[in-house]
Parts: sequence; C-alpha cells; structure tokens
Amino acid sequence: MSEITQRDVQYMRHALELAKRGAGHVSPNPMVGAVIVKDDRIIGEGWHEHIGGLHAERNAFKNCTEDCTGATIYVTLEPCCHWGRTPPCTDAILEHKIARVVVGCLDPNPLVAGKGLRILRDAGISCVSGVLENECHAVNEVFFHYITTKTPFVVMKYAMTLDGRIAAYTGDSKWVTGETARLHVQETRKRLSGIMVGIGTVLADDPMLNCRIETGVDPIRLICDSQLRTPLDSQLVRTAKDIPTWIFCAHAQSDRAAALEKAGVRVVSLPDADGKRVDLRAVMNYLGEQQVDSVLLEGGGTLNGEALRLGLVHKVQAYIAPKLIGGASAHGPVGGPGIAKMADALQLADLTITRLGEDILIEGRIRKD
Ligand code: AOF
Ligand code: ZN
Repeated sequence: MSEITQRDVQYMRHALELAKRGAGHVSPNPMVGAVIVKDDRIIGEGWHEHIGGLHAERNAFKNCTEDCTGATIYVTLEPCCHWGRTPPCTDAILEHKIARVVVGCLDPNPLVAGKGLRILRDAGISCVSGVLENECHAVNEVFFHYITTKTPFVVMKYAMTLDGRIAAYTGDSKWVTGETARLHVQETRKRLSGIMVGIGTVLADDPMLNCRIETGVDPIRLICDSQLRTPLDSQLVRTAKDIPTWIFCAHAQSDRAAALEKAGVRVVSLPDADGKRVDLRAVMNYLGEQQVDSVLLEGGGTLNGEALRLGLVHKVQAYIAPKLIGGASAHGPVGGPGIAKMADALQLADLTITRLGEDILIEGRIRKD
C-alpha cells in the first residue's frame, strides 16, 4: 500500500469541491468528484453531473488533455464495478492504464461495497482509501442513508425565537429569523428531494414551498393531509401543474381526490395509523420506493412530533432568533404528547453551530442509541 501525502489530501480536497457541483442534480445517486494527476499536474477532472449521466471518473477521462498511462486518479467515492445506468468505472480505470487510485470513502451500495477496490488491487493497481474520509462521507450523508435503508433521509428544520416559539399566539410568524437565515433554508431546499408539511401548516400559512434561488431545482412538495382538506385555491394546488405536489391521505373522498388530481396533484391513499391520521412510516416507505432519497420536514408541530416519536428523523436544523415573544398558547416546534422524563430526551450528536446574521443555526444528527 502506498503512503498518503499532503499532495494526496490537496487533490482529494479539489475532487470534493468538484463533487459538490452535482448538488441537487444527482439524486438518488451520490455526489462524486474525480481528478487525474500525472507528474504532479492535473490532466483531467470531472464530476457526476446529473442522474443517468456519466460517473465522475468517466467525465474526468473524457476531459483528459493527455495520455493518462501511469497517472493517479483521485475519487471521492470508491469506483463502481457494476452495470447500472452506466458501465463500471473500474473498467474505465483499467482501460486507461491508471497506476494508482486514491479514494475518499468506500461505496456502501451492496453492489460495490469494497468490490470496486478489490478488482483494482487484483489487477495490480496501487490503491489507497480513507483520504478525507469524514468529509467525503459527510457530503453524501443522504446517499449513505438511502442506499442502505431505501427510505428517505429526513431533516427536521424549524425557526424559533429564543424562548422556543415558532409563531406568536396570534399565529403570526413572518418572520422569525432574518434574511441571511432564510436564504440558508433555500440552499437546503435545493439539496433535498422533497419538502414536507402537515395540513395545519397549509391551512395556516398557505405556503409555496418552492426553491427561490436561481440554480435550484424545486423539491417535490409533500403534504400529509389525512382527510384531504387542502384547499383547491391554495398556492400549492394552484401551482401543482408546474411543481410536483403529492398529498398523502388516509380517508379520501373520491370526488375531492379527483378534483385535486385534475389540478395536477398526485393523491396517495395510505393506511391510517390510529383511525385518524395517515401512517407516517407508510409515507416514508412509499417515498423510498419512489426514489425520493431525502425530505426536509418543515412542520408544523404535530407532524414534527409524530415523526420524532416514530424515529423517522435523522437530522435537526434549528434556526434560533434572538427574540422573545412569550404566550402560553404560542406553539413550539415539536408538538405531540412529548417525552415524560428529561433522561429520555432525544439527544443530538455531531453538533455544528453557525452564525447567520443575528440568528444562530444549530445542526445535529439524532443519536440512535
Ligand atoms: C462511481 N462514480 O460518479 C458515481 C457512483 O445506475 P448508475 O450508473 O447511475 O450508478 C449508480 C450507483 O453507482 C450508485 O448507487 C453508487 O453506488 C455509484 N455511484 N460511482 O464510481 C460516480 N455517481
Ligand atoms: Zn462508477
């Protein structure tokens, strides 16, 4: 096995930056970047640009400016060795007579999972893996979850005042956080495949739930609405022909469902959980089958509480504004029955804290133990 040098780390960092250019375009595939280096010069680079398109390695070969015999290829994810939408990248690496392969992290896809590197090693290529492993893993947290569970990676996002309210007692909520924080939310919407709210939020806010930054692709709008109460004149229904909009119900009247479908909504009827509400686990399984790899859960409190209670949330993004609003009846971000004892509280791990203008963003993964 060859040694890892500082130059290796630098080239991998570059490959990682290339990988991120695929954000919002490759789902449910991973973001992957590749750099080909010969005599300490980059002679080719590429990334996985869109789903169904060439993988990062093949794009890098395509862009190569000279013969790559004896070169090193840096890839943020282990090269694939299976026929998917495209041929195996291991074949391309062998054909181009690459001498050394440096990988960020292994591919958890059961079709690859170490086999890619084994094929290359068996062919006599020097292989190293684990360069910038944590960063390469973090950029694909959605893919790593989805490929092994076939259910979406769920990020629960909310904005609240410093005293834990998401709206005033009157329901007024525009705006809790400032402009910088709100722009940051748009960046997240761009990265995830679906955005989910409950019917309470639709009735209270008449939201649009689109991605308002230029380069972004609109996520699929997902509404949990057991009795199909979403108004036909809501912004969501009025724009359903332009932006995919799916409503999950448990007790649908067929004329109501037909009217929504005519407006362009996909109405999905699923079993109920408790005789009243649609079963969120069934919703997540359905989304997984439909290749929706990630969901941004944007409330309200009832939906958030239920998703947490069922263990369906993987990450939390809490935007906190330095404001106090009070009010015993003003809602917090998580409803439902709640947890009785502090000792049983859900705990966040891998915390990051970011300042966004006047506001603070606390992000963390829900610890599963
Ligand atoms: C790589 N390089 O750039 C990517 C890889 O069906 P396909 O062709 O789209 O392949 C999808 C699988 O290939 C995906 O689940 C993951 O295991 C791997 N992605 N591999 O060598 C790449 N995007
Ligand atoms: Zn590949």
